[in-house]
Amino acid sequence: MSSSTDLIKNEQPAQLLDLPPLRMDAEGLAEDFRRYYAHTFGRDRDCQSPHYPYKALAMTLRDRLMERWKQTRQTYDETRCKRTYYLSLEFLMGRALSNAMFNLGLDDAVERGLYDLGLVLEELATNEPDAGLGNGGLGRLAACFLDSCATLQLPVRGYGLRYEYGMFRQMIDNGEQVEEPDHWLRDGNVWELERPEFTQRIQFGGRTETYRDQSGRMIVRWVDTHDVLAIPYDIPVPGYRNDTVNTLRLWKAAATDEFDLDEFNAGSYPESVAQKNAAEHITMVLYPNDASENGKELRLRQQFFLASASIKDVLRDWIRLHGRDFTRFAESNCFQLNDTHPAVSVAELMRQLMDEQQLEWDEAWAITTRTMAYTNHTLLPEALERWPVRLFRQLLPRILEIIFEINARFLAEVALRWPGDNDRQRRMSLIEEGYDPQVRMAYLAIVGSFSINGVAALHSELLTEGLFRDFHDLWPNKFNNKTNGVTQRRWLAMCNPGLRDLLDETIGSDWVRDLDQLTRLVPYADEPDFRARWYRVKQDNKERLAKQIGQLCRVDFSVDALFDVQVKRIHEYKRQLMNVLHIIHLYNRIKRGDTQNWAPRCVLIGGKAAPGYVMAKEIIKLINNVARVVNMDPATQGLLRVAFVPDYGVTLMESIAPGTDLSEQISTAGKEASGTGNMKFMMNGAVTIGTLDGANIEIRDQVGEGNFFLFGLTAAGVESRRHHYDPNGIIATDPDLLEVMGLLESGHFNRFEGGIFDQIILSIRNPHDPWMTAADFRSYVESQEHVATAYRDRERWVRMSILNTAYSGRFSSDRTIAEYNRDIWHLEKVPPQG
Ligand code: 26Q
Repeated sequence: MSSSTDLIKNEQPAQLLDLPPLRMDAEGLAEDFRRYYAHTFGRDRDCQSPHYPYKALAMTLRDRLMERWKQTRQTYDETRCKRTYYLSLEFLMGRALSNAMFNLGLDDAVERGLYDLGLVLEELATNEPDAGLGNGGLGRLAACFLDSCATLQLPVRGYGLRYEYGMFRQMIDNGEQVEEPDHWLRDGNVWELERPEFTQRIQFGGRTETYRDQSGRMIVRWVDTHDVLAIPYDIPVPGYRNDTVNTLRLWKAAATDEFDLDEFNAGSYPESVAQKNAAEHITMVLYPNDASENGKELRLRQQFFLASASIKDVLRDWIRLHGRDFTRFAESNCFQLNDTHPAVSVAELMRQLMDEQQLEWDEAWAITTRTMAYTNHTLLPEALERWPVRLFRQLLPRILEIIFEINARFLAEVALRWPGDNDRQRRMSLIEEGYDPQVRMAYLAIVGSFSINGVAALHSELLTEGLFRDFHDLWPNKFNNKTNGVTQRRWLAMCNPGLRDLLDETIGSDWVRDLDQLTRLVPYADEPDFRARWYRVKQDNKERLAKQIGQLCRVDFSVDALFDVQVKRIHEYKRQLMNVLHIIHLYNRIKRGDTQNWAPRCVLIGGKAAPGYVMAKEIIKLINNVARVVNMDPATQGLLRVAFVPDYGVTLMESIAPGTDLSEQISTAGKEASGTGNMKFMMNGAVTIGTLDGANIEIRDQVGEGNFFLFGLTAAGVESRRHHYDPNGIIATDPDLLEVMGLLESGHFNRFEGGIFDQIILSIRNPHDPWMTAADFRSYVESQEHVATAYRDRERWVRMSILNTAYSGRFSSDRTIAEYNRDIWHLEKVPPQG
């Protein structure tokens, strides 16, 4: 072996790594920017593409993250601190550039440096595609959590998948959703660092073999597998002005270099190369469903791929620092499972500890059940993940054996606690028996975890009373609540600079780290001067939003109108339909001349439908058709406008939330686990109209009932009403609803498209409608009338707006993460040692 390889491998010269700190002033930043632009990318005056200035700036900032990133990693290693791993199939990060700039405290310097070069920062920043590696709330929550962990200087690493294609792009064609692939990596990704040195080998298929070693110990081998490589790509996660840079590690699937020899020798070279291709498909695309897509083999492959690679990575790190002694592993490591999507980790950690590290079952189980923690994000029974046993047997035979063994031991425990209660054993089994037996992933997660949490107070309570009741009876202390939160860095300070400046001037800037500081605004809600400034900021934000809506939707929004907004995934339980019924009702009022006490409104709706969710797609079509009829009718001029904004996502929300007056949170009570959009709107001074569902309840508790528009049945009311729900009776006796249904049923919104809304109409009239839209309509309309009255009184409205922001402190993800850490993770704050 040559001595030069030795050198690189073992003893890197100190000068190689010891660099002077990079300049953080405008001139220094501009200099680096120009060097990247001209020298690295070789651009000259003929280059018109705005892509390169973006990239040059991104690299300038990335350089300034690198040293802090390395310091953070080294400090975590050297202090041997306890760590948490956030395992998630989704991380909806959005853009990284402004975030890096803001958290590094370089926003002003960069803006000046670019300005001196004749460039506008905002224009550069728009050239970055969103990292859309998630569906909605659950994926964005993971991103907010990473921001808070880095800001709180907690040693937390995210583990996810590096999808080549993120969430599809939504186009609207003739009012209908059309999906386009999101090839977000096409122009490269400045923010990722490939780490081929940490590649892992992941097994699939094959069979298991049992034998005894010399000492007579039973050993299981998983053999004849089809292996896939997992290559990590690291993304830096900067904390807020604190020198911490944590890591999000995303795995990409790649084929092994070995060809399938049999096929190769049989002359099927193309077939064996095609096999390579299949391996790489694992991380090709994000599943665009926000309720489980059951039984798809590729999805199970993704889940195991993430679980296995991440656990191997963690065990390798452990062995590097501590050797093969696992006695202290559980007190130094925690895996937080983001829903059941990575729940196969429970069995995979058992497998790696037993089959690869030679631990006994009891030792391995003690470690597993002291390190795994599970967060549930849904109450909808149809969204509970189940996988056919036969799929497991085929794809993950060793994992299935372990799940069976976990189940056998668990059911013995149940039998001991409730002797003879066979029905309870059947109910609690990890295996749902039947013609096609299924593995219940939530139960696997519960049995394998020491902590199970819901994401809002009501949700956590309903979990223990309903879905997980039997498990709560057995282990009441495992269950807890962690109400969601969002990061105020992205969702207030960055996206709403006008409000940020007003806040800084009024109460100082500590709120960026400590959102409870916002209560210091409360006294200002009664100061006319402050109100006027608050109003000005909101109007400016509405102006900007109106301009964007004009471009995207070709609909004219007037800033004098109430901006009434519902943006989220399209789902029946979220009841975008009820919003539409209300719009039709307002339209009908205009048509019959009933416009006394009118508050002009601009209604904005946006969100993606899962491509296979027919009803959700029909709802999008209905919104667009109603919008067209309303906007075309001269009678609505100055009174009502409706727009459906295409391709709603993280970046769009950054301009929508600051410009919103009224936040629509109108799900059927008991169905929305928490909601997080509701929190973003509240922070930005929107007032909520909502049901007693998810975190709405806590929002209302904080802001006070006078500053929240409540309507609708409670969760308990919904359940008790179900058995004698008579929507047709309700419609017949409510003249407004009767007229709305009349318009819908007459085909007024589908003149030349006969029958296209029949399913929607039937669903409203169906006595078994699980979402009970008709039941809440009257109450919703009345609440909306209170909204209109309040909005017409500007002073009153502005006061409510201020108080909503002022009382939003609880909904910072910093608070949420502090609670996860206090109750579940028990991590020490570890500032990087410089
Ligand atoms: C599962 C299996 C196969 C394919 C897809 C899925 C899948 C993917 C995503 C199932 C569910 C999701 C996403 C769920 C989600 O976003 N839930 C939301 O989580 C938020 C954060 O806790 C809550 O605020 C919302 O109330 C909840 O709906």
